[in-house]
Amino acid sequence: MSLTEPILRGERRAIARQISGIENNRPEARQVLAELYPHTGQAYLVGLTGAPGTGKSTLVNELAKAYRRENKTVAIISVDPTSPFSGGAILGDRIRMADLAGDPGVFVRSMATRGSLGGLARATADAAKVFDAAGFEIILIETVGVGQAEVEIAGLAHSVVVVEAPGLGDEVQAIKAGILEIADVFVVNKADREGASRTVAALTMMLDLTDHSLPKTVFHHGQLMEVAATVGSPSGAEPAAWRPPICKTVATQGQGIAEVVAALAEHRTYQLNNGMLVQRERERLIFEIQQMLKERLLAGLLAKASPEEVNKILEQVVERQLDPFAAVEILAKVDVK
Ligand SMILES: Nc1nc2c(ncn2[C@@H]2O[C@H](COP(=O)(O)OP(=O)(O)OP(=O)(O)O)[C@@H](O)[C@H]2O)c(=O)[nH]1
Ligand SMILES: [Mg+2]
Repeated sequence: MSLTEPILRGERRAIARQISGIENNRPEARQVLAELYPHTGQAYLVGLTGAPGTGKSTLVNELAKAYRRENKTVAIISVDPTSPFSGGAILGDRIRMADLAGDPGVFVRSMATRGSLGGLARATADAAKVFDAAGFEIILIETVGVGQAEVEIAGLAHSVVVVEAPGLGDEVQAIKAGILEIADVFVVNKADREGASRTVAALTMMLDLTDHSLPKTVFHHGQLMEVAATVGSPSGAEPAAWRPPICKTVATQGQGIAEVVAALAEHRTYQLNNGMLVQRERERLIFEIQQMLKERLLAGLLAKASPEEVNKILEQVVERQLDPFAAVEILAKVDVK
């Protein structure tokens, strides 16, 4: 029997089974996803990312509680690109999130690397679709670490929270990692620790140096699509720039959480008023299609050429007997010989 109906009714076991099916790349899971797709697009996706140990999970837990107080249903997806298994960090999260357990309005799910990072990003996007179709209003996606994978996963979200904490040896962890561009809201957590105001000052200075005059786009690689340089607001005027607010929190004590919720609400309103939610959604979906198309074409190509054949060509490039462009030409023609 298909899982589609039970998922749409919000049945937890069906949701869990579907997400396992996605993780394990089961063909029936793909079919169910296709059937769920028309029911998606309702949830508000919030991505949280930042260096390990900054307090993301604690913050997610507190945010979930805050949304529950507003009577909103919440799904939490924690993604760990560094770990092939659901390891210790996630066990810790289980304990930390114990106060959410038993609440039917909350669903906590962790996802770990199985295969490629691209696969994980897609599995996360698909899991979010399942929760969306199941009627969860808020989807919080936590990714550990600071790197390309996190940027991609965070890019799934409508609003991205970058979490910093003082005393990690580096004033602002994310500057180097190029993750700042994706931040819609900054949280300086562990504000009870020494150095929090220095972290806030560093972020403020950095924002002062950034040009906020252009609407930000996460995925403007847009090969298949022309991304408009600016998006007209309903009034026809240029949208005012969004400057990411900086919130100070002590997540372990629930301090500053209301401010984060308010900042996110403000960002959402800003996006809605300027047509940016639609724009981000378009870019996100086009990016998703492009990724899948690339994977599919590559897989199709590699299925036609034997691994030995491919390796021989790659070796020739390594040995400088063939240039990379010529190698691509040969590989692309494998099926038309
Ligand atoms: N002093 C202080 N400690 C905090 C605060 N928030 C979280 N912590 C502690 O910091 C540690 C890490 O918190 P987590 O919420 O697991 O951090 P995380 O960013 O999810 O960690 P990873 O998922 O492993 O990257 C835990 O021991 C928390 O209790 C805070 O505001 N102040
Ligand atoms: Mg965590």
